[in-house]
Amino acid sequence: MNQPMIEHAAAAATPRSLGFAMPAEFAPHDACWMLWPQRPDTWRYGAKPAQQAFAEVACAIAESETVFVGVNDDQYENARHQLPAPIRVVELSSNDAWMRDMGPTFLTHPDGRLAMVDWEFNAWGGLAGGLYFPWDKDRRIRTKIAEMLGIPRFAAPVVLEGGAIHVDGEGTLITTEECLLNANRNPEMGREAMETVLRDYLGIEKVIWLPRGCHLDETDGHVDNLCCFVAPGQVALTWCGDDADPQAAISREALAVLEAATDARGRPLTVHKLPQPGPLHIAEDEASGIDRLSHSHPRRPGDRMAGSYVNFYIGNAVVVMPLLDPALDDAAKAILQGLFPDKRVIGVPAREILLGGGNIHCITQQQPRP
Ligand code: KQY
Repeated sequence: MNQPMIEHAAAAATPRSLGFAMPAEFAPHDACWMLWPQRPDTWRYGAKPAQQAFAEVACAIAESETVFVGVNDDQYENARHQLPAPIRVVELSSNDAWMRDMGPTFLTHPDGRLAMVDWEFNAWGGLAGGLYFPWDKDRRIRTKIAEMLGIPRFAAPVVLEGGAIHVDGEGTLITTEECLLNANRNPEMGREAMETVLRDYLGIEKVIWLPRGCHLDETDGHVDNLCCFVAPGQVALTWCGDDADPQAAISREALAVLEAATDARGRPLTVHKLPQPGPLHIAEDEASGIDRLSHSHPRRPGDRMAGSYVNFYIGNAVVVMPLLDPALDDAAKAILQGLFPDKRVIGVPAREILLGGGNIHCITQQQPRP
């Protein structure tokens, strides 16, 4: 049965007061949403290599859930041709292809209803350090998906991208101060005000604040590149043992917070370390294939990229992880396989996605099974 569309006013009932909450990514899904890469100032060579990588990610996820890929009209035929028939290709305009961040944060209700949170979005920092302008098409994606699914959409009063949060589905959320409290996102807000919004809109009880995200992450420290829940009471953390590398101090700082924390149910957290790939840098021939436009983020030869094995997607029966460094891919895959014994870990070559500034988690958004 179709549900009414609700444009939520801040003063009215919140998702929490109505009984909605955000489930963990490892809870069952009905579908996964993605977008099709095409902008030439993010993706080299007209996005052809990135399109192949996105297609491989979509196929791996489609092994155990329906995958929708949203495409701008001018790329519709190309995407339909490149993606196998079971992938559902739908016209859905966007400025870039990071469905984690511009897509819905889905909520479920114990009575079986689905809803979504519609955050403010400013392309990772607006005109003060954001990654491109304009972002008007990205901003309409959630409204359009709410229309397609016929579900309530709760408009939240903060700038937040989906990659900035992870939840355990049992009341705990992890995020970073660097991102959520950044002056280019929510300049007026401190921890307490932000926690109130997160509680009201996601139905969580407790926030664990990590200070910073990965070194040089262009999202201003999204947690999904640094640390994520793999089960209640258990997190994966990107780890760097080289003290000369700035990532080492960031990972150690995060570990100290995680080891001192308890979750919403009072449990201590078990931390599983995943080695940092690389360090990885943009090669000369990679940078030369990218258009330089006045409003876009520069991608120069030699620039370090924020590569991380933590940026994986947890599907119903598969875990799809990025392959980024031949010296460490197998070790990272073995750790993940140990963490998800009931799922098949699939590695997908993901350097082309990393060249755009994110990875597999950033380009996917799970639609939970209510
Ligand atoms: O970390 C993510 N969730 C998204 C990365 C976005 C990069 C934009 N170039």
